[in-house]
Amino acid sequence: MHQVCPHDCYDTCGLTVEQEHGRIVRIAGEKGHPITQGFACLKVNRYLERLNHPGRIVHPLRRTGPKGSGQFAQASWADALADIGGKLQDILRAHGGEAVLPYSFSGNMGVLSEASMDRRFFHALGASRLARTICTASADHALRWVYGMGLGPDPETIPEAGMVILWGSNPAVTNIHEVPLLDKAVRQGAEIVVIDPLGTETADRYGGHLAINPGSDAALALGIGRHLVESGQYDADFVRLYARGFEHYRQRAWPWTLERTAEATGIPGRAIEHLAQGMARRAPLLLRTGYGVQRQVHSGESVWAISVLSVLTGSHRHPGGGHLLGNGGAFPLNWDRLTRPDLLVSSPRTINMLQLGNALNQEGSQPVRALVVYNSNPAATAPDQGQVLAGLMREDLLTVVHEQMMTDTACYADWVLPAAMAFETLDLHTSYWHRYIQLSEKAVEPPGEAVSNTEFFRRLARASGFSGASWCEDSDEELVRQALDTDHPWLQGITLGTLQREPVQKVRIDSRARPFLDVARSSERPFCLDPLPVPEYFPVPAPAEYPWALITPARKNTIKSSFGNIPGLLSREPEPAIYMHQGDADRLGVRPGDMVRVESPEGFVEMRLWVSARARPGVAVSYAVRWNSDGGGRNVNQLTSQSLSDVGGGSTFYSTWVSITGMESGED
Ligand SMILES: Nc1nc2c(c(=O)[nH]1)N[C@H]1C(S)=C(S)[C@@H](COP(=O)(O)OP(=O)(O)OC[C@H]3O[C@@H](n4cnc5c(=O)[nH]c(N)nc54)[C@H](O)[C@@H]3O)O[C@H]1N2
Ligand SMILES: Nc1nc2c(c(=O)[nH]1)N[C@H]1C(S)=C(S)[C@@H](COP(=O)(O)OP(=O)(O)OC[C@H]3O[C@@H](n4cnc5c(=O)[nH]c(N)nc54)[C@H](O)[C@@H]3O)O[C@H]1N2
Ligand code: SF4
Ligand SMILES: [Mo]
Repeated sequence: MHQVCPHDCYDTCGLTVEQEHGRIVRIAGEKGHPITQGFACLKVNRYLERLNHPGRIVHPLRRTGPKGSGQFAQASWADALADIGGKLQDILRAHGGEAVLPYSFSGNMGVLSEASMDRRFFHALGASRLARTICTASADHALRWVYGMGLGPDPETIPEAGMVILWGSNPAVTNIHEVPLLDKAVRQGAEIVVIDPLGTETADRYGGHLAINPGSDAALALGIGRHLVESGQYDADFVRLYARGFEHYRQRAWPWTLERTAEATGIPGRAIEHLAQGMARRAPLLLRTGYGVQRQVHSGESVWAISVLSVLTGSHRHPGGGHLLGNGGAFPLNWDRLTRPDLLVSSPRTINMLQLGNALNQEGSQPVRALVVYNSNPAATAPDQGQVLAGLMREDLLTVVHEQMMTDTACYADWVLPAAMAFETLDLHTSYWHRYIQLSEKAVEPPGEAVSNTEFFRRLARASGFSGASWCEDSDEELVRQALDTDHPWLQGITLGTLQREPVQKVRIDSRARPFLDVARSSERPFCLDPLPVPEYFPVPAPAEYPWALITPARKNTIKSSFGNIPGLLSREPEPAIYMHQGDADRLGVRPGDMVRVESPEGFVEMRLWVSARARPGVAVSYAVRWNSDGGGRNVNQLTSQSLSDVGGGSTFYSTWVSITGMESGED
């Protein structure tokens, strides 16, 4: 039967799942699915190992040892709920709802699993609100500024492109169903350029690699923009007709001469000139920006400056052209009915998830006294891990974790509650890249006493004094109906009923309709080129004590920390590793396989160093995110910081400077 892959991945695949006697026996990429085209990634081809993992949590567990020890005893749901519900009510009475903090992200991207009953519960409780910024916040902000919303061209039009710029994006690893579309574009004559500090698998496949200094994308985009304007190669008619703010843009871009841009980015002036010329001449031009550019101090400025290039080149004139960063805006669900912000009786504070470390350690008038984690593994994935773990060790913090696996975070819980997996529940799925909405019906019962996120929050709500409230009694079917309860033309005719007959439906936006000209047009001149009100980008030299730039992008066979406990998927990297350029390793006097100590102002980790041609001089790479338990209780997020990017409160994971020193020799 048709199922949907729930993981945080651009592709949101359709899967064919076969079951026998109530157990799933085969999972494969769905044939005939317009995006999946009959193949899944290696991770999901081996999904039975995740589904039936020996470490899967199937009963409620109560902590019996010290915090973080991972010692638990099985308990009943009734005992768990009585204890947690009682404690939450005590906290509420004594300290108010703000003392409770939810922490979740996209471990399961189903609409119901990600944001429905959970949001209702925390609204009704008056809990602190969580700003869910860890992944896309800066880009979302910049796209809204320039275009009004986060909508890109339909990825199914990629083959029509004459030029594709993969800017801080590594689809051969993170978006594998884009690869056949890019391949087709190449066969039809498209040129592909990859802008990435690393030599990635994507760069191997398509060539055209420009190895940029990390964090300098704003300079590159402004340098290209100035050159286009100065040399008269920009689409002046398009800008005049459709854009506002050109003069302000010109002022901001003007300091970025080719020479200065080359110096900041490490890309030769000739190559920048050549790139600009291609962008002006080859149509349709598709800017395919990834999230890699916006995990930096100047993320917003970078995404703004790249977005402006889509306007200066007039790329939006052509179907198949424009700027594809995300397509989340293509799904105007009825979020208010689903998440019920009207249940909020007060206006509680908001805590940025990137600053969980501070939030848990903050003294002052309103400490966090209860933390409820689901769909996320912050002990491994949140920045400034030292602070996060210190907070999770607090004896006076009630930590409740709803999980499928005994993750690093679950190890610190007072209570671990068993979570169902996607094929064991009903859910609705959108995508942040393609334009299909999909229904995933329950294929089998969850094992043991595991329950879906919606059922977990129904139970928690009843145990916390909301028994009888209608908002916590809606069934999953009812939640799907409510999400789809809209008369928005893009969702016309898409209902639970039609999805049950036809579970993969495209939103009703014509693929050839050009975003912001033909659809989602906000005004006569829809494009805003005015600079974001942020500090201008300027290159910073490496600090003397921390001379190496460290980036920690996505690994092929895991999704952040998910799949990190499937041994076969980590066989190429059995131990946590950092990769450097040969010349850099020589300068440090370390040999491949040596253990090194990597240190930043936040903390340190010890890993094995390998030499890799993918790393460029001065830039080390460690693919994220390993389980802490693989690295003596710590991973690379010991090194990353809680600092926020320039807009949207986004992350700065890739603006990390480190020192690296050899520890001992590995085997020869
Ligand atoms: N296999 C796999 N797929 C995944 C994930 C995974 O972990 N594994 N994660 C999923 C999630 S949560 C997300 S958000 C997406 C992320 O997927 P992408 O959007 O592709 O983003 P990243 O992997 O963060 O980074 C992409 C590239 O940006 C480069 N980069 C780093 N710093 C800079 C810079 O300053 N400038 C430029 N131009 N490039 C830079 C990195 O080297 C990397 O190759 O992928 C999703 N898909
Ligand atoms: N150093 C570094 N750190 C990073 C990044 C980076 O590039 N570098 N990337 C960041 C990015 S882009 C992201 S998106 C975050 C992601 O960070 P997280 O939000 O922590 O995502 P995952 O590591 O995938 O963990 C998701 C967890 O949800 C659980 N889960 C899955 N399905 C369900 C369900 O239905 N119910 C419940 N209750 N649980 C479920 C999984 O078992 C898994 O443990 O990491 C960030 N951290
Ligand atoms: S992880 Fe991504 S590529 Fe793999 S099956 Fe899921 S959606 Fe498809
Ligand atoms: Mo992400």
